[in-house]
Amino acid sequence: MRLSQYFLPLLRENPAEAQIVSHRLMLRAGMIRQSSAGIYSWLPLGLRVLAKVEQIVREEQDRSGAQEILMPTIQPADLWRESGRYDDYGAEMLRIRDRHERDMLYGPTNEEVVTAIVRDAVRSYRDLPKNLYHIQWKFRDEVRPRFGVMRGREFLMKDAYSFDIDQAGAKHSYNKMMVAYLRTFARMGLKAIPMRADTGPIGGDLSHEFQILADTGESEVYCDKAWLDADVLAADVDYDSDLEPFYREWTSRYAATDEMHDAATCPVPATELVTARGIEVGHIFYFGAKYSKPMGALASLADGSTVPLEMGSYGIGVSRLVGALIEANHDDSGIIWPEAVAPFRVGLVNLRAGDAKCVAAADDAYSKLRAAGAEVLYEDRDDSPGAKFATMDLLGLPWQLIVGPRGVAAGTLEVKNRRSGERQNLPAEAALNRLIA
Ligand code: P5A
Repeated sequence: MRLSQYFLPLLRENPAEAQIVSHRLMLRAGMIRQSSAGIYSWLPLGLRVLAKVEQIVREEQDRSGAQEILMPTIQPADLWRESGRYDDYGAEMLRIRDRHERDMLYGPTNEEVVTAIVRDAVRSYRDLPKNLYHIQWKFRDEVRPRFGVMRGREFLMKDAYSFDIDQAGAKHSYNKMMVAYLRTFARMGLKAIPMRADTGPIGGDLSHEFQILADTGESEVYCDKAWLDADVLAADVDYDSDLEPFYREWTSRYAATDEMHDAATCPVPATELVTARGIEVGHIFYFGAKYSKPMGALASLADGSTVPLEMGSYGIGVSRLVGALIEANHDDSGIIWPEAVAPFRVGLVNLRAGDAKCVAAADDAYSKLRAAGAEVLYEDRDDSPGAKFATMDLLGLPWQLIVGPRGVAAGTLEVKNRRSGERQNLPAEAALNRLIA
């Protein structure tokens, strides 16, 4: 993509309304614009990152055996009356009335809708287990939307729902999601710690939040010091094997959110305990028959008797992750994207837009990189070198490829790694090969 043609409205100044670095940088780098409080438009650069995050989440859900569906954003209130949550959910729910005076709502979560689908389709234990997920916008009328996409009112969530015939099956489904979540966040280069958590309006009595430690996090969290040095999971796990040992391993080290932490009963001595702030990027729940029983989602056993389905639900804050990734990956000059979620892999900078030789060399590099499948953002505009470097550092693409008159005369290009700052002059072909993944 040529910057001269790209829709990338950059801000030179720090926007006054942004209190945390990810919000500031997302606005300055032209990734998002606010539409109303807690509601954002995603501009081309931001949308590319959102799509990459979404795709990693999707691949790991699919790998675990979950199946993608797409449920609506607008839901009928009657389903929530069946589960008993319509009145309980309170002011966070955006309630809507259609032209026939029917009560509708903009979904804050989808337990009811998915339970209705499954109750009409599943009859017997032979149809189970199933795990259905979608990646869909949610609306929660938060009292204090803030920090940009971190606490929005409209936000993108991946939500999965598992259905099993018994508790043992449901626990296996829960364990699978725990593996999938560890893998998902590890692939993005994030260390997300599973912590015992409160279940809130979703319900049930077993739940874990996945928290990324960051000073700007909204939650207060407590964990064993050993977590600070622990490696996040990147290993392959056989989803059909017994995952209980795995679950025990990943939950044995103490980690709990504020609501669950009790200094009096905490097994970790104060000297070994870390108190920190965390960003909740995921939350998994096991709640048994909380929805299936009142909503009549039943399946028959081999002996002909029927039981309510055992359920769990599993959320990832897809749009929040974009902010969290920036909180974990930035410096004073701007964003530093991990390769896996970078909007483009390479920022190609032509330092002299008015110099025919530089233009020819940069155009050549651009077409060769693209032909090799590399995603390139090409700074082809007429601007000062200083401004171009500042823009590239702000956007945070993993690699910069710099074309300047001296290098062109010598047949070399400069390769800069955004994270390490390391620069290297290489013969043009070697430079290009270096950037082709
Ligand atoms: C699990 C999936 C649920 O809603 N039902 C379906 C369950 N869980 S949750 O913890 O309430 O939300 C899941 C994840 O969504 C993100 N999230 C948000 N992101 C941005 N802005 C918000 N206002 C917001 N609220 C929740 C979090 O990452 C959370 O873990």
